[in-house]
Amino acid sequence: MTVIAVPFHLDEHLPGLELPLAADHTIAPDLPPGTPWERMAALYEEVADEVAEQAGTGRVPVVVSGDCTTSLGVVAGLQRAGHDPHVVWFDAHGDVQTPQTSSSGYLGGFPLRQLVGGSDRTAPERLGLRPVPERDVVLVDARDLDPPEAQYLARSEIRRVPVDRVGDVGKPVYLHVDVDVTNPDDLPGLLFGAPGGPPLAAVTDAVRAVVAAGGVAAVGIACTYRQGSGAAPRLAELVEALSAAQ
Ligand SMILES: [Mn+2]
Repeated sequence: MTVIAVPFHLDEHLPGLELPLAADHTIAPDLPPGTPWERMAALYEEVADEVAEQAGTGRVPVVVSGDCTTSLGVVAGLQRAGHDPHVVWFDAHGDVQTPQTSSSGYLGGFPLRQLVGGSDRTAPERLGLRPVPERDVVLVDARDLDPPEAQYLARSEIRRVPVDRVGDVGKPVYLHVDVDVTNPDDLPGLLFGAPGGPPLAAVTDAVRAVVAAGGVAAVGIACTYRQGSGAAPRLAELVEALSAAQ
């Protein structure tokens, strides 16, 4: 296992982001001027390179960042290392927005749709990301969907499950955990906490099962909480379960 910290939220550097585990490498380049997606593409290019290098030597990269969009770089990196990863995506949200469907315009709501070949193509094209077939994606929980997301998912081959029904997700797998999948009662300080949802212990158990099944090629942890919220120390067991991937 190699822990790669990417202390950013979208294209904004967050040097004070509290991470739930110690980093072996930190990726924090100065980003070029440009649109947010152009700047993120430059950041994720470095992520993809580092992930490809680690995965190419048989290590499991654990990429810790402040959002879910960093996953574009992780999956591109696995592909560069010769993997065609399935994706299991724990998240309170669908992350399947497009520029046309998003009412808020929040770019952090796009990445799963980008991974399967849709939404904004700026970063995926620059990264050379090959679309992941929808049938190779498992979306876990996702209890807070906007109507266009619900409509898309209803006709998509993406499989949707609750945390206690994750089951076989295929191999190799990119295991993505947005910590906001957790019930906000268990994890104060979430940026976009969605009421309800599984207790932290149930999320941890589900992650442990995916890891135990083997084939996890990379892990992504989206630390979608406010800086200084004290959320990071609460994630110790979840992070330990994720860190067992090797
Ligand atoms: Mn997310």
